[in-house]
Amino acid sequence: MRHTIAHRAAGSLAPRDDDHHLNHVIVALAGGTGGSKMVHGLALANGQADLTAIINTGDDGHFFGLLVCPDLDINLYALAGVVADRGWGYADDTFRCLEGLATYGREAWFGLGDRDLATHIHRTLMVADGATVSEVMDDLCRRLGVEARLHPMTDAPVRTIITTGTGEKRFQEYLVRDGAREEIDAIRIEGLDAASPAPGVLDAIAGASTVVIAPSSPIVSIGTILGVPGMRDAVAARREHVIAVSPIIGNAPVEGPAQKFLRGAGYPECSARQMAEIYTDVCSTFVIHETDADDMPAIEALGVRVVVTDILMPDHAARERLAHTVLGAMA
Ligand code: FO1
Repeated sequence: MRHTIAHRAAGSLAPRDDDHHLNHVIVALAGGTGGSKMVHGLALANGQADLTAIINTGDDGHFFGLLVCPDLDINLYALAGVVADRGWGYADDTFRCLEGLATYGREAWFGLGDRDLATHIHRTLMVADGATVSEVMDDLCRRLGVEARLHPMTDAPVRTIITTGTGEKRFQEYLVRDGAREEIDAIRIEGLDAASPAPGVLDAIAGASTVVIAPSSPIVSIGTILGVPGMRDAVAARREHVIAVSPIIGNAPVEGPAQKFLRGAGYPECSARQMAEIYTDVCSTFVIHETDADDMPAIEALGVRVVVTDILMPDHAARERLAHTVLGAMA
């Protein structure tokens, strides 16, 4: 297996005859930082040509008049081999523009790097000229050498709104500006009921040999994707080919404030079993961490096959290894 991704899009240009790609036709459902590691691992294990990722857009918003799509960009940069080590934004970026905006008294809590801003300016100009977010993503993928297809879940504007004791906040305001410290009273996904799946999304799900639900938040990432009208039914129709990776180990999320979102959505329990229960209508197979092996009978009792492995993805080798395990379980 090749690992020279620093010099090219991850998994995209690898010769197909002398490596160990598995030849699955994969659809991944994913959010941002956690999800992109799985998407990247799938690209490393199976190549990019047969990979389609359907990405949450509820975290999107406008900053300084620019349309920013964090989860799409995180996955784009991961597949292009240019994501920063912190898991979001462009590698080795500088923040001179943001510093200048702060000097002018502008709110500068959202870390938009100088190179990253080029993506948002380009996207905003394309949309102003009439392009959809799907069309923008096709263009960004082509220009950054990403062979996989990165689809927004929908081209309609959908925005996750979090209500806490101090009022309503946009998703990034809750997560980044306020540090996700407050308990959540309600989560509302504005625009979701009127949205429809982006072009190509339902066909990709119907035609996939394996659908992978990445270890992203089941509420504000995967839950939002599955909440697009028609999406949950489309995935449920492929249940036998759908595998989900738990975003929870023990009683804690692998990353991010998943417990807060779970509690805010009315789920008091934060566990792999709870995740499996949320996904039981859409997936036949569920991957849990080794230390949760005792939960296996309780999860199997939900009618879901369980795979036990190391689900942590600290580096590229771990991402690829987990992807091989996931795809191997569905072979
Ligand atoms: N996450 C942070 O924790 N702090 C930031 O300042 C920040 C800026 C940012 C800029 C562009 C982008 O594409 C993502 C960014 N993220 C930042 C990540 C983002 O807030 C979340 O991780 C996702 O929306 C959750 O999936």
